[in-house]
Amino acid sequence: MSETESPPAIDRAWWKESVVYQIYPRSFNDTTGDGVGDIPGIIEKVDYLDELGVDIIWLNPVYESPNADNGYDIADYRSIMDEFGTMDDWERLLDALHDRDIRLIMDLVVNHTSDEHEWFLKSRVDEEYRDYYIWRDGRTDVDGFTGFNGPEGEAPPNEWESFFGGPAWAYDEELEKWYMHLFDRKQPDLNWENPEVREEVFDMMQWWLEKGIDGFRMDVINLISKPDSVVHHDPPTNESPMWDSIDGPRVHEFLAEMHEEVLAGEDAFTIGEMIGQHMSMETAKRYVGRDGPLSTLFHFDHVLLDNGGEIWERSDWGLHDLRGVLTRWQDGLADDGWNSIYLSNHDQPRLVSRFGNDDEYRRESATLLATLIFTLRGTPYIFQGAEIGMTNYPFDSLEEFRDVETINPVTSALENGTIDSFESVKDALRHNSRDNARTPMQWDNTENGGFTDGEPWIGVNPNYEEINVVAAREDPDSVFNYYRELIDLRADNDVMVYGQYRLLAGDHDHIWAYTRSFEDSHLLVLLNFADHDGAIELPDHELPFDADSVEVERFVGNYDPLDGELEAVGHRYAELRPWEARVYAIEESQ
Ligand code: ISL
Repeated sequence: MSETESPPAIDRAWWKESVVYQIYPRSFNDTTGDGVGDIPGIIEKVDYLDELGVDIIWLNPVYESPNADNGYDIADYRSIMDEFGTMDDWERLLDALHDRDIRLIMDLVVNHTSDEHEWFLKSRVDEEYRDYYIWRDGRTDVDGFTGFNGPEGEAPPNEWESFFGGPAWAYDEELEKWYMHLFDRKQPDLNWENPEVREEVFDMMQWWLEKGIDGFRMDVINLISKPDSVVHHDPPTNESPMWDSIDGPRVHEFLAEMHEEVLAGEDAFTIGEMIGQHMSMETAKRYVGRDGPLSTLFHFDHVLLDNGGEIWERSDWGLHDLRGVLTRWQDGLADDGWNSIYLSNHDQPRLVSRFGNDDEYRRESATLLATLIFTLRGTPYIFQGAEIGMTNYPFDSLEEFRDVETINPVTSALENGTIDSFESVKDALRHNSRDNARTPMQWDNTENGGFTDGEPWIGVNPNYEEINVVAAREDPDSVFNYYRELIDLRADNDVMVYGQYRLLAGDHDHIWAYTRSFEDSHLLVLLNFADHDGAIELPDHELPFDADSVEVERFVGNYDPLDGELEAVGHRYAELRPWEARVYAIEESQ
């Protein structure tokens, strides 16, 4: 930092200094032998989480649910799914985590419920509850509309297609009306226009906070306010596409109310999952800026880069795109707001298979991606299994998939001839399907990777014999031990948490270079996103320090140091090996 530039104000927060580990309970650890992970299984592994060094656990939904969408279809917000255990188990888990200074955040899924939730059952038969959901008349003025499971000659209220394929409306025979579901038909959307719905949600959040949780990850929270074409019309008009539900007209008002009613005065960590692409920084700051209702958000800009539209389509991306979208967020929230840094979760393929090379350079690219996650500015997230470099699954038939988002659209496309065989889409599904993330955690090299004694609910990746926790622990060069090192470093170095990001040589075609600066400390991060060697010249005018008068040390890296590598900074020139990640610590001389 030059003397004329004053450092930006730092708003410290525990959740900025924390590392999050995401647990998908169904696939973490099974103690009952039914092939499904459970809460006692997580309790068994709390020491493992402690050894890794993470600070916060985000638990995917564990509430009572018929599991049309693996728990994202909630039938009772205040009880635990039988398959996962009991409320007692959950309380024991909370205590076990808190005993180790690990916090727990829960998934808040309130854009929709299950169609088996009491509110929805009542809403079908009881006027008082009708308005809890979005019921509308079908359209009779449209020709040629049949086959939507509605009455002959009646079309769904508007033309929206659900995120999981097919119309976003389902017909109820008794009521002779249609209800909206932006996701599966078993996930009816709540009507946030109704103040009673908001009260119910806020009460429930309060109830969980009183149980001692430390925050919420809010599922598709920017979808809760629907556009006027639906809110004020029956049947709705076709003026606005479903995408207009994103950041809808009243979303900021609803979240401000949630903040006032529930979150204000609580020291809770809140992450809004923000579906869509290209959110403006102005909107982002309304959510997560200093005066916003939430701590941070998940945007989708980088995980949609390879999205081809349909689940069996892909589009190409390059380092340019990835670096571009993530740099936009680094710069956009530099002074106000806070990023979440994730490259995978339960909805995304495995990071090493997607952004790295899961074959020849699995260890190198998995550790490079870890370096990226831990050296960008924001709270880092590890999705279970990433810390041992787990890969995508070699799916061979449609029967091996479990996810509605894969099965529904592929089945209809096969039926209506849009695709002619599973074989023709196999490679794309192997790459895109959410089920890649959901195969069981690989603990050891015994049957089923030590996940279960029974028949696992979804296949265990056959590579569990080499890629597993026991093997990773023993190998000092493993992905696991590298994650541990990064977590330790982040706990001790403010520059990793708060340092300002600055992109260097932004047009390099395979090396991503940047600095992070906090007071007089800097990190210089060099990441070679390629299967081959590469070199980079560090442009003098872009460096936030004078490269001739600094002290340079090696901070962390995924290869053994090269002779003379510390001179790289003085020479403004560095050479990197395939998927090499190298970080220097740089101090300005007094
Ligand atoms: O956009 C996706 C993947 O890139 C979708 O898979 C996903 O539905 C979207 O990210 C929203 O996700 C959340 O809400 C869904 C649930 O199925 C996901 O698991 C959840 O994370 C509906 O509740």
